[in-house]
Amino acid sequence: MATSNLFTSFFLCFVFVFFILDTANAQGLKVGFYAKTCPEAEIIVKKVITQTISEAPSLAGPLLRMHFHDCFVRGCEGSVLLNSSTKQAEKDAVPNLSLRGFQIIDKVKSAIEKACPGVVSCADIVALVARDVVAASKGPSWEVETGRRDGRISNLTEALLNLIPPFTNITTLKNDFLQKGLSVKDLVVLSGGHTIGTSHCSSFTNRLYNFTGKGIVGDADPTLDPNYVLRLKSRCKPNDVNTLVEMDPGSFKTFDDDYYTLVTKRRGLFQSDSALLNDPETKAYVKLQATTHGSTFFKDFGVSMVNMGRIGVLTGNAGEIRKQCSRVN
Ligand code: HEM
Ligand SMILES: *[C@@H]1O[C@H](CO)[C@@H](O)[C@H](O)[C@H]1NC(C)=O
Ligand SMILES: *[C@@H]1O[C@H](CO)[C@@H](O)[C@H](O)[C@H]1NC(C)=O
Ligand SMILES: *[C@@H]1O[C@H](CO)[C@@H](O)[C@H](O)[C@H]1NC(C)=O
Ligand SMILES: *[C@@H]1O[C@H](CO)[C@@H](O)[C@H](O)[C@H]1NC(C)=O
Ligand SMILES: CC(=O)N[C@H]1CO[C@H](CO)[C@@H](O)[C@@H]1O
Repeated sequence: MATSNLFTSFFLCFVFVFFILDTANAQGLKVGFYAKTCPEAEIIVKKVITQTISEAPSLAGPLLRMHFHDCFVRGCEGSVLLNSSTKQAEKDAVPNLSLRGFQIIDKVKSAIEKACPGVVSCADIVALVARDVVAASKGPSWEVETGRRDGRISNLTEALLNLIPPFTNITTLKNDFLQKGLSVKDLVVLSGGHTIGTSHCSSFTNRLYNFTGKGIVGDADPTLDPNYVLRLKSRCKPNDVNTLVEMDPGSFKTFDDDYYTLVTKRRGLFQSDSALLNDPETKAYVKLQATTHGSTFFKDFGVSMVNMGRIGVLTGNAGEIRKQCSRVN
């Protein structure tokens, strides 16, 4: 009797531990979702991305940004990838002007489809690619939760409503993140993604010329370092929409903690970057990372990326597993 009880407790304990270890989070995502159904999936992503970034390091920026855009419009369900014959998809929205790298997602998808057809979602590929481009840019790596399914709708109006413009103030930034279930800390940590990549002049020229709209000469955003204004003006004429500027000059291909040093020096490129100095919590984080050389930034970034990756996901039987990422089945 006693032996049997002991055995039962051991067994229950084992089941319990197993359950804990194997359990999915509240949204139905979990690390290693494809461990049995497509064990090679993450290896394939890593392989394609490592090679891509070694040949074309400037693709890391747009491929990281793609996950952010995907998640903020309808949730992380791959709608950012959909094409529309009538130009009414998210891809066609103005803030998407700079989204690039769709062909890399397609390349990863077709390699994975060869290994295990119809199993791995495009939304998960975007999340895994975001992790691997950061790692390939000498940044941190983290465990990506998978199990997302792909949506069937992409709507231009929704993209315009949900994407955050570069001139957003701190109050709106905090609210926008909160509405997606992300914290003020997630905001300041994820903004650090601006340590890699480039921006079109048009995303910040309002800060250089005619900032107050009064047409005064030398009317620049006073929160921007005047020397930096001069340097940016030499790169960007008032109506330039084509030129690209490095967001973290000198190391825009390396994922490091320089972003926070730039923001402290009033050299954050967008108003949304500078705005992080206008709230006690975000400001404290910026200062801390700048003075301690990103002591916790790498670890924090992984945590916040996982949080972002949970926004509005489709799991279980919702949505579908697209065969081709740019179109619904
Ligand atoms: C907090 C709100 C945010 C705003 C207002 C914002 C705004 C922008 C803008 C305007 C650009 C330049 C687009 C262009 O003109 O080409 C940009 C680029 C970029 N953003 Fe953000 N962003 C935000 C958050 C994020 C987040 C959460 C991430 C990812 C973790 C991210 C990653 C990037 C990257 C990597 C680039 C460079 C893209 C490239 O190289 O083409 N951003 N962002
Ligand atoms: C989708 O559109 C992109 C350009 O945005 C294009 O390169 C690609 O070939 C299109 N894919 C399909 C399947 O039509
Ligand atoms: C796109 O989204 C907007 C705003 O939510 C909505 O009014 C519109 O009906 C949607 N368009 C389509 C084609 O579903
Ligand atoms: C922030 O921007 C919003 C929306 O543009 C505006 O309503 C609000 O007054 C601004 N807040 C501050 C403190 O400037
Ligand atoms: C400055 O901006 C205002 C308001 O947008 C506009 O009316 C004016 O023409 C601009 N002046 C110059 C010199 O660009
Ligand atoms: C990549 C992409 O589809 N870019 C589009 C972004 O929006 C502009 C303006 O609506 C389009 O002209 C681009 O084709």
